[in-house]
Amino acid sequence: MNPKTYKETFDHEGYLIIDDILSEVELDSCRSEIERLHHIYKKLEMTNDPDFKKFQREPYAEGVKRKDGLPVLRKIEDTRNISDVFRNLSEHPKLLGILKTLLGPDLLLFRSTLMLKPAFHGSVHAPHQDSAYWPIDPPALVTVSIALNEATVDNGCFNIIPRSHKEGLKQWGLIAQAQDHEITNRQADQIDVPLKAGSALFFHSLLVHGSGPNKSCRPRNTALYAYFPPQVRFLSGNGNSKTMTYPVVSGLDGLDTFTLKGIN
Ligand SMILES: O=C(O)CCC(=O)C(=O)O
Repeated sequence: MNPKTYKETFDHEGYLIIDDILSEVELDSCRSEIERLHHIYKKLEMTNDPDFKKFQREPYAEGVKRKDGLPVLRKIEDTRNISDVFRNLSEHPKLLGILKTLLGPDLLLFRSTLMLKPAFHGSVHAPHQDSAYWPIDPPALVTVSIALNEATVDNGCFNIIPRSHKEGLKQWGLIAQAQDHEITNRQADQIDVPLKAGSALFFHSLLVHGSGPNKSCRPRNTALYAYFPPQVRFLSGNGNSKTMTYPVVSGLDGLDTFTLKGIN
């Protein structure tokens, strides 16, 4: 696919799948880093370090321990600031090359997260729209989820509603509840997005998406990043004119960070 087609496909469908972003060697390095972060979690817990809050245990595995005695984790936020491996991955040339065709040359990083779906215990993410949570206008960020293990229906891959980014922000854009008729009626529109290890799903922040449970004996771990261009408004809300500083991962004359002033 050439870069023009990337943009056309993304704008039309609200998502794009790109295979083979990461090599086997890069995947091994990410997987070892996930193991290292489990050990770091234990140390942070013992020393009451504030970074401890960036780690979330899997709620469906409370009391369950891994073979090595460490707790089962579900999510690690702000990976860019706690891991060189995942900081470098947020600026991977293959990712940035595609992101620049979608968003332009100047790119800020909104979020860097590891989504860990441990074998047997990984929980569901109900359908939602990321922009329902994110104070950036226009609501047109791009999230990238890179599969660090093969992602299939039985280990909880993504499901999405293609083209739903064109329908604006929904009332049920926040995590939808089972009794939300509009979303249950939309189940027929939903498609599963299995990914090979090393491949990535790029999607629009208005695209309705979620993911299934992990009922398999294999983990489904992904590195997730969200990006946006600096030509946006930061909606700080509630009479609050605070500012927000984001890392620059491309362009902007090589600045390290870029600060947005909030508007109400
Ligand atoms: O990776 C997943 O399973 C879902 C993540 C997700 O939907 C999100 O972080 O918005």
